[in-house]
Amino acid sequence: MMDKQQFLDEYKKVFNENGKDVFFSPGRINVIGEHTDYNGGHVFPCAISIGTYGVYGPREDTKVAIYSANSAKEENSKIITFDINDEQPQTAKDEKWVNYFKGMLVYLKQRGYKIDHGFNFYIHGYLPYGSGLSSSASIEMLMGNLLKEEFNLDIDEIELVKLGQKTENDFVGLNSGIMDQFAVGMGKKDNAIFLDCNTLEYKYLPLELGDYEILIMSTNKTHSLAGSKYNERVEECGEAVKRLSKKLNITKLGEIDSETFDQYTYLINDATLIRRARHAVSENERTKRAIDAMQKGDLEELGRLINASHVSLKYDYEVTGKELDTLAESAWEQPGCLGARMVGGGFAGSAIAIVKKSAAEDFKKNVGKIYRDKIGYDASFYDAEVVDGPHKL
Ligand code: GAF
Repeated sequence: MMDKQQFLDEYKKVFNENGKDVFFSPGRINVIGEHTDYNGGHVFPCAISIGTYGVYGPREDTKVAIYSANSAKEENSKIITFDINDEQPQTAKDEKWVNYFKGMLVYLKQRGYKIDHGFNFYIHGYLPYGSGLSSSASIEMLMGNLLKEEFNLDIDEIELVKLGQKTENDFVGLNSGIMDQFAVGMGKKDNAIFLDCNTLEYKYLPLELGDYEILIMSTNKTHSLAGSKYNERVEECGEAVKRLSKKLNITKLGEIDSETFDQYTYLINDATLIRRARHAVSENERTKRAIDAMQKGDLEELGRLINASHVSLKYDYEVTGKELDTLAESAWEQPGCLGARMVGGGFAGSAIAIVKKSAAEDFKKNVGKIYRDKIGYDASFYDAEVVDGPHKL
């Protein structure tokens, strides 16, 4: 990992002048509560120390010039520019990643915030794209917080979080909920955030795991949520609500419990839609039970709920796939592992496991071997700290 001066040096190499400030924005994991956010349910994520760094330097004209150290490695080294007054998404295939930055700028300006000159921006992300650790929310919130600071915008973090979600929904085209931007933007060191996505009421809970730690396991297979079945799941849940609302006064699945759901599944009357909705309802309940377990210090119960979450995501929601299943299911077999599940949108990306610290090395070796034998290439394992949200270094 580079330090502040090294990031400034990299900026200078690219832009031939000194950068002004360096910012960091975290990624996120989610302890439990998956695919509940857009269903108006609860989530329990936290911000992690793996994230995105950005170096800012002002310009006198109205151009924004963005250089990504990541895409430079993969494609040709390239600075992508646009004008602060241009409101259209970038459409060239290799420029689409810029839309996460551009959307934030466009929506802040549309809200009347004064951004009256351009800037250069060097970025370096440590979250692999499509890793399920929210590289996109990390860069949206990096951009939001950088603009807030450098242009003295009078906006609070939750408004930036909402603009991050709007960027994702309306500028990029993924109909995601608010979990990722909230987890990143509102991150607090050593705490996870218990968030009601319907009301945006939230509370911080210390992630006290004693002799245990959370390990991140990456499948090293990327997912592209906008191009995947994510939006299809959102629509399926919407259709289930539409059918249920013939008799129930609800607008989101998060508003009902399993008992009510069971009584009214006859209104849905479609096997696939019932399974999708059952996941949303049961996962919301599991998340609330997980908070109780955490508060009682019952880590074994937390682990069982985490396993049950994966099972529901596999069979009812069908968003796991063989790579994520191999990681979670081989983790369940390991000594010292309390629970494991996929995180984020799914289909590929990453999983988490709660593992006894003293068993972590054997765990990585064993799960790593099973994964390699079955999938044909390596998984990666990361230890991450739980950190504060975006800030200037
Ligand atoms: C993705 C989305 F961006 C989130 O809003 C959330 O729905 C998650 O998938 C699934 O819980 O990360």
